Amino acid sequence: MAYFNEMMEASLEHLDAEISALISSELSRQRTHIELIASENFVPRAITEGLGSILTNKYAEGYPHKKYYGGCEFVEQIEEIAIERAKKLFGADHANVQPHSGSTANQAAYFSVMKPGDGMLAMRLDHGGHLSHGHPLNFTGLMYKITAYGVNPETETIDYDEVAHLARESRPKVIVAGASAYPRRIDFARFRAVADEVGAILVTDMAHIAGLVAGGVHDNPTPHSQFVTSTTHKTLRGPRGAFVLCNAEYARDLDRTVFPGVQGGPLLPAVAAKATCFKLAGEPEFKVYASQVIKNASALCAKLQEKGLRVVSGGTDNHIVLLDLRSRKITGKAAEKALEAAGITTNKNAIPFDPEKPMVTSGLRLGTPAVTSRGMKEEEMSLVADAIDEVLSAAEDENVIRTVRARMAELGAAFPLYESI
Ligand code: DSN
Repeated sequence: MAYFNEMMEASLEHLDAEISALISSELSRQRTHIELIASENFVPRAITEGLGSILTNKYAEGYPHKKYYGGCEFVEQIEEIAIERAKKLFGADHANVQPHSGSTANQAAYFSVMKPGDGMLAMRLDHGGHLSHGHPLNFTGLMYKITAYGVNPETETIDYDEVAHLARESRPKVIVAGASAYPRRIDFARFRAVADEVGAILVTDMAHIAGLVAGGVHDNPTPHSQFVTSTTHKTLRGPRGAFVLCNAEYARDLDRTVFPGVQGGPLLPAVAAKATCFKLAGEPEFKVYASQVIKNASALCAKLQEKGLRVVSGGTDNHIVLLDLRSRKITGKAAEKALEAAGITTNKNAIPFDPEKPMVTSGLRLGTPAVTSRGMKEEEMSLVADAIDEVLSAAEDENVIRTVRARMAELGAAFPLYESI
């Protein structure tokens, strides 16, 4: 009994020093590195409280007021609040806040309206799409007949005429709008017009831009799409997790597809944290944040262009800057490694028509959601662009790497992170 009580009340550090130390090391990495992975962010401490809460003890399969377990009176209130906040934030008829991940959210939307063998038209992965938009090894590529659209070779922006042409030819059941590495605005009204013309359903995956939509600095796909899927941990600055919005007519099908279709019990700590995330994203300060994310990406982009780097599509409208590194004679893989050593975290990324393999690439994807959450502005983006330029010009030079690393740690220290953790 003594052991039981002691164990139940002990800290992680006490019970599992190995994991505790690694979490501390990760905290230190987050504090000292400049985080430019476009799909990452730093959540407010309050979000970590929901995530680390005793809600993990509870099963709550089903939906509020129709749960399959007893004792759900509080957790169903939490879920109802999350649902109402998501609907209000994006102007949706219906929301399901249970999906564990963006891929599961997409699965739920697709399974609600598609059968194996149906056609799907979505963006090519190597032009900026996501695995769950039809990659041959993903369930989408295995289950559906995929037709893929890409960007125009000249403008490197979505070729809407090509989308319309491919839709007329392939007559897909679903058209997917949205991307993981596309730095430009997406014209959802145009996608919907194409979908309506061929009798397809429009599913928009807004995972990357959800925070920009919530902050009013990107068009909202909700009025144009029958389904909108999203993660909560990117620009939206919430917990790792996802949700799906849909028109009222699909509400029942969507809910049945999420549970019992593809998931069992919801992760209630994540549902609570999603509720808090939706609350914060509806506040006026979030508009300021979202607008600064875009200003920072524009500043980073402009300074890198000044340094002679080529930016895919010639610029950015959102939080992403996609660099073409070929003029610097360095691959995305080597650039990611050198920058990491210099205290700047990024990821290699294919650029449209990339001659390199996906694990090597000629591109580097940068994004500003996380640095903006730390309070950095255009001035700091200029310092970061200088540092990136220096590293890309001398990726093998240990002195350069060491000097930049020290400068980036100093920059990080000027924008404290999680002081109370
Ligand atoms: N893996 C994510 C990204 O980095 O964009 C997409 O889900």
